[in-house]
Order: sequence, then structure tokens, then C-alpha cells
Amino acid sequence: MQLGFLAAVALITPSYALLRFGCSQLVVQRTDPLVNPGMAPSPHVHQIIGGNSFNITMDPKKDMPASSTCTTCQFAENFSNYWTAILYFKARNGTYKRVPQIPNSGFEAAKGGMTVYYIEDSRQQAVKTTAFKPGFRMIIGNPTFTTRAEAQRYRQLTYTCLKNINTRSPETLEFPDKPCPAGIMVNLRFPTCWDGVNLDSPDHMAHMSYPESGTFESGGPCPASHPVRTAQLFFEVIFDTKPFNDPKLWPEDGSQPFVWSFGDTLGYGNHGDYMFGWKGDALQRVLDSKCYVNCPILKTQSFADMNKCSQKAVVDEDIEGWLPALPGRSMEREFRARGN
Ligand SMILES: *[C@@H]1O[C@H](CO)[C@@H](O)[C@H](O)[C@H]1NC(C)=O
Ligand SMILES: *[C@@H]1O[C@H](CO)[C@@H](O)[C@H](O)[C@H]1NC(C)=O
Ligand SMILES: CC(=O)N[C@H]1CO[C@H](CO)[C@@H](O)[C@@H]1O
Repeated sequence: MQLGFLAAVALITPSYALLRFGCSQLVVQRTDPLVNPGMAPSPHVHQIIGGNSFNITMDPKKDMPASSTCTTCQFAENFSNYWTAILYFKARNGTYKRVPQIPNSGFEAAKGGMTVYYIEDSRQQAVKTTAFKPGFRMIIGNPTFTTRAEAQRYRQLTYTCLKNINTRSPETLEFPDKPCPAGIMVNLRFPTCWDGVNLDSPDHMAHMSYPESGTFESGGPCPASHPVRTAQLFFEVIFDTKPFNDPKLWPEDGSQPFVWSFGDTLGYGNHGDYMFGWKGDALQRVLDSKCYVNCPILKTQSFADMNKCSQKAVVDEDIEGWLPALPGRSMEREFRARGN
């Protein structure tokens, strides 16, 4: 969705809620309190955004928002955490370099990070959109996936090859196979049907479901097992691949040179994590008030204040230099297409 498009429709005041806000990077390191609680380093590098109470262990029974003192997101004082893996460029000589991140159009002054959306279904107005509850968390995607068929199980985890910062299509399930003039945007849309009971589940996914038929966008109904309709959580993450676009830097075998921090050179292991941190019923009130892009009931902070909020990495290792192997991985464990 383009900012120009949003700005144009904002004038006609739609009757559904859509929050869109930029978040700077909080910390980039090998931790993952959902999949590997207590582990530092965890198996692969993540970039984390949001409230600064983020920690290697996060007890859902504790009120995490209350212990944050700042957030890297534009809407101040609401302290959810959001994270994804990061991308590396693999040089012909076998070394890896972290691909820098750039903010979205409209959020140019933010420090890397990502754009976060909470989108209410625009078609089924008769069905109430329920906000996530304190203690709620979820994951979408699976870093062990190596085939297209596997990737298709989690719809809507995609890549956009940016011709310019506003390019929004086409979306592909695998990494773009040609240099992208303005970078690669990673799109992560989370499922929108909740079982209404569990704030989490052993795989961090089973308490959520995609619509029974169709998609969220087409107004597909939620299945009986997961009857509660939530807002669609959606991340856009832009990796600045421009410094690596010279064909002379690309692999001689014609493959593309980018690799996720967990060793995936195809893109099928794309995944994202969410830990709800809105205070009390703040998100429900936002949805009920049909806030559209701008949300006067929320306090907005400046880019300078967002950028100021950061955390010192607890894992002390080089993730930025030209590295002989991906942090936490040996080169042998990097995987390529099965049967390719
Ligand atoms: C993380 O948790 C540890 C142990 O409870 C605590 O000492 C530390 O202050 C926490 N860090 C942050 C940023 O809250
Ligand atoms: C490997 O290649 C990169 C990119 O061409 C270069 O910057 C780096 O210095 C090289 N490293 C070694 C050890 O040759
Ligand atoms: C800490 C906190 O909850 N901050 C704000 C989050 O957003 C709501 C708006 O819905 C505010 O009322 C809170 O003060």
C-alpha cells in the first residue's frame, strides 16, 4: 500500500481502522524470547523494534509495557515488540556482510527498523474486530522451510523487488532473482482469526488461523475453531541492497547473493514475531475509534525520540563486519534448494 494512496483515501475518512507507523531499530542481536527464551545467543540474528523492556526472557504474566520507559515506534508509550531476521550479502569470496536497512517513505528520519500496520477488515463491518490482549504473542513463518510448497502454508510472507521506494507489486515467495534498484521489501502479514482463548500456543501459531476461505483482504470468514476476528498485523521491512547491485558482485552461477541470518538463500524461511504490549484496552479503543493512519487519541513521538530509544546488545559479537560465517552458523549449515 502506498503512502500516496493512503493520503488520498484518508481524505474520504474510511469507516475502518488502519494504523500505519514507523519504528526504529531497538537492538540487533541473537536473542528470541519466544522461541529460545533465556538463550543468549539464540541460533540466529534478529532485529527487534518496540518497547525497551525487551529481554532474553519475557514472562507473559508480567506487565511488560509497564516496565518499558520508551519505545522505538512513533506511537509513544505503547510497548509491543516486533522482530524479524536480518539479511546478509554473501560475497564471491564467501564472506558475509549485513545488508543495511532503510525506513519506508514517509518515515525517512527513522533509524532502520520497520513499518507496522494494524488493519481492520474493511468489508465485514457487522463483525467486531477484537484487539489482541495483554500477554498475547504469536509467530508467523518457519525458518526451517526450504521449499515453495512449505512456504505456501503461511500465505502472505513475501518479497517485493523495489524499483523505487513506492513499488508494491509484484510480491514473490522467494528472493528476487535480479538486482532491485531501490532495495528488497519483506512483507509479513499475520493471520487474523483467533481461538479467543489462548494468548499463546506451544508452536506460537496454533491459537491463530487464516480465514477458512478466501483471504483477510477478500473478507474470508474465520473458521469455527478460531472464530474471533482480529486486526491484521502487517510488517514491511526494507533492506537496502543498493550497495550490492553490481552484477560483478553476484555469484557466477547466476543465483542471487542474499541470505537470511538463519542461512536461507531462497527466502522460504521468512518469519516474524510479535509480542503484544499495548497498555490495557488501548488497541481496542484505537480500533473502535476507526483511527485511519493518523490517530489523534494516541500520543505520537518525534523521530528523534524514537531513534533515541535503544538497547545495548546483550550478545557481544560482530554482526556488521565482513564475516567468515553467519553469526551462530557454520558455513556447512547454509542450505540451498532441495533437489536444485
Ligand atoms: C532483563 O532481565 C534481567 C534479569 O531479570 C534484568 O536484570 C535486566 O535489567 C533486564 N533488562 C531490561 C532491558 O529490562
Ligand atoms: C571479500 O569480498 C568483499 C566484497 O568484494 C570485500 O569487501 C572483502 O574485503 C573480501 N574479503 C576478503 C577476506 O577477501
Ligand atoms: C502506556 C500507555 O498505555 N500509553 C498510551 C497508549 O495509547 C493509549 C491510547 O489509546 C493511551 O491512552 C496510553 O496513555
